[in-house]
Amino acid sequence: MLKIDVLTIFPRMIEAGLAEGVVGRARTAGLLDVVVHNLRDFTTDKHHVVDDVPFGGGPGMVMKPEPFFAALSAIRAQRGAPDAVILLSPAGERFSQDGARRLSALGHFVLLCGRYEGIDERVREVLATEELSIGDYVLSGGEIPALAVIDAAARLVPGVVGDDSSVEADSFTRGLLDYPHYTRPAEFEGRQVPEVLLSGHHAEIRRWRREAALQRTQQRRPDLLATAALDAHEREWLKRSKS
Ligand code: 4FV
Repeated sequence: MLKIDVLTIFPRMIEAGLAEGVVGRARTAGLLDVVVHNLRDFTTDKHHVVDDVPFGGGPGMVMKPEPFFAALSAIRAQRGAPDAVILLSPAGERFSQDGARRLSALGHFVLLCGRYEGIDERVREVLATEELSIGDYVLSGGEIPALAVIDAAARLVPGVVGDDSSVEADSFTRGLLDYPHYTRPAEFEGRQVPEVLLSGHHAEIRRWRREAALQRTQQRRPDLLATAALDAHEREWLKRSKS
């Protein structure tokens, strides 16, 4: 069971993103224990203010440190000390499938969601044990990155995705892009499903899928080939396809 705490000023955004599909079922089944905390509940003024003007001037507002510190102390008291406190920000280490695997193996982690121009630096300095980015673009908040991290990590918790073999077959699990998927009808818009997939010849189907994944990775993400876990057949295929 994986325990996750999320600190945000928009708890409904997180709850909505966790209510459906495999992650929603995993929460109901008790495989995933996610608690969403509203930072405003950790303010002391009657207006529940969570932001303030930036020292040094400039546009926008900055999130105050006190609500984050108060919330994390409450989490430690109620849920135990977390294994990791993760700040989502564009300045973080790029999140990846490896990162998802690492987090899914932890017992308990906390996600800090920023809004406005960002969070007071002392939260990063004192509370965060690591920082993650989901990509080089600026979002209006850390909630969508938090949902991406939770979803990717949750899928790797045994039992969350019904048939674990589909997790093994996922893109990036072996460091390659996924092979093309088809379903009925066998012909659509004048386009046929590749014969081999209708053949029932499982060894031939596995070979076709591996080569399709290699080809797609070679065309679109050759950078991945350097780190992909390839077997002799796949390395041979790549050598031939390059020549
Ligand atoms: C982001 C990202 C991101 C920056 C300021 C929230 C926003 C605002 N987080 N990967 N890309 N965060 O854009 O993680 O507070």
